[in-house]
Amino acid sequence: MSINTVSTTSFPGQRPGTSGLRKKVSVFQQAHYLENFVQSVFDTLGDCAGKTLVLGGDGRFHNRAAVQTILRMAAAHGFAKVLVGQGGILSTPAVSCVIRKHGALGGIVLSASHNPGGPDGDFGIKYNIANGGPAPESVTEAIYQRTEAITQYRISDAADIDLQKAGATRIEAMDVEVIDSVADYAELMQKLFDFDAIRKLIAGGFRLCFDGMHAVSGPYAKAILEGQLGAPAGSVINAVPLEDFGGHHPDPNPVNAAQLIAIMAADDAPDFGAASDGDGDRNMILGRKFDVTPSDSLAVLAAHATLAPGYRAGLKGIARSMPTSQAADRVAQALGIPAFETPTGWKFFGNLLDAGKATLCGEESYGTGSDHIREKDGLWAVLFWLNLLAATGKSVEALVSEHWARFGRNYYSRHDYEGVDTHAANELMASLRIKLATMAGQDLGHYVVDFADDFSYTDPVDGSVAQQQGVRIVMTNGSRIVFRLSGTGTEGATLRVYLERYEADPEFHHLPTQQALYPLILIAEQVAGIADWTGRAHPTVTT
Ligand code: VG1
Ligand code: CO
Repeated sequence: MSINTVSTTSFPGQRPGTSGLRKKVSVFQQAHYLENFVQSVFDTLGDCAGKTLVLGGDGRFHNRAAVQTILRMAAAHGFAKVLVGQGGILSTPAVSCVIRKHGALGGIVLSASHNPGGPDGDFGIKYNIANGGPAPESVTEAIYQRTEAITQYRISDAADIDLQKAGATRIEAMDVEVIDSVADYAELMQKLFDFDAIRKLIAGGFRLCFDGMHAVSGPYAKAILEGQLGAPAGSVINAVPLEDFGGHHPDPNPVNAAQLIAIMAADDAPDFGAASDGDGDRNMILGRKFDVTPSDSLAVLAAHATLAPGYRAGLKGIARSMPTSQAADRVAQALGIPAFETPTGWKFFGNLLDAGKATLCGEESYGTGSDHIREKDGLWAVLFWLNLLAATGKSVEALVSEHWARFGRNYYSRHDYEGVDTHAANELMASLRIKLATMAGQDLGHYVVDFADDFSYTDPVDGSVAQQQGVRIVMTNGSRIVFRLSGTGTEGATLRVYLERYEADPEFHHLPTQQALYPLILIAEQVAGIADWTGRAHPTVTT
């Protein structure tokens, strides 16, 4: 075994987006591409003597090869130890949990999350810091700067290690421990939720269906829902992680999780349905013939949080990303706790959680989480819901309808225009920005504009500023339209249009969502000229 220094030249565009560096697998397969990025992470960290790194991914195509490369590079960089998930598998929330539990310096997550996988799909890499959360922009920017200047990397020529066998081994002077992918995470979940009550609920005939979407959360859901909570075998479907996710798109929304939606729409549907994404950090919650929007899910969990043992002491605050509906703000107000509005991406919640300002966080994109770790957490949300259902004896639909009756309903939808021309998408945003200054007071038919701006966020803990985080047009009655471009895609640009309308009157709480939002949909088109710029008359995905 020896450590070699390899000459390299920089690749353009290794700048992490909303959640890490995501590119086509073929891009990552180029010689030195992964190595350049990993060395840039290590160079940014500096001396790692005596430190532990956590490593794992969602099992997608290229995961195992990348794990072996990173192990050899970590040994060359002088890490004392790497904790790697068995088979190279760790969900994103599990990485966060393991970093925190073992006091690691940080972790590397190999995932492109909800993006499709396989040889023609996407791959991704993300660095998480010692608090278990995604590196903040100051760190990702330093890593990017380093990728632009890199001329060499260091790597051991050691042979591949056996990732299947749990236990300790060595590469150069570095200890490698292959750990059970589920154990630490499952132990944490038991501390937060009333497993006995959920077990009783299930033993009493309550039926659930969890769709692992052939992605990373299958083994976690099997171990916890079936193994520990007694759900009958088969309650977890598509449970085996596959390198191409079975050819499906592991993005838990009503469009991509069609099989689960069909199961939950049947007359003999289970009481509860849920799905997670590629890397296990997202969640979709369904009742029998009933979908819960992610924004409502956050609000309902917050309103009932003290029913779960881990949150019995109450919440310190609730944080949501800017495009997420304002439903959670109403709960925060009722509870007399602060509500925070951050840019899109979980990295912006880290400081609020570390400082004890927020306990629950959520995004409209099927992401919910809390201060138990520093990532959003799919299975955690599922267990939280099960805990509430067990504690109240109510159905999913009843909990949500009662929530609307108490707080009012925030009708909400996101319209995505995927794979549009990047130049056209940028022009659309630029032309919107030009209009902002003159929009306040404008009468747009059913709505009058209260204010319009390009969202900028000053972190209340470290004072860092993030600008141009989404154009928002806020109406005098609180309804909103938000426009932003995705930072996770790998092909062209994706325009996201977020629509929200508040309705206080329970008489009007059961309209079809797109119908309830129709006037706002027309205004969005009128203001942004979406069809003209993108050539698309309709969104590709509506959630
Ligand atoms: C999307 C979502 C965002 C989420 C991010 C990562 O980002 O909108 O809310 O945090 O994906 O989720 P963007 O920039 O494409 O809108 V995951 O589960 O893909 O790590
Ligand atoms: Co994800």
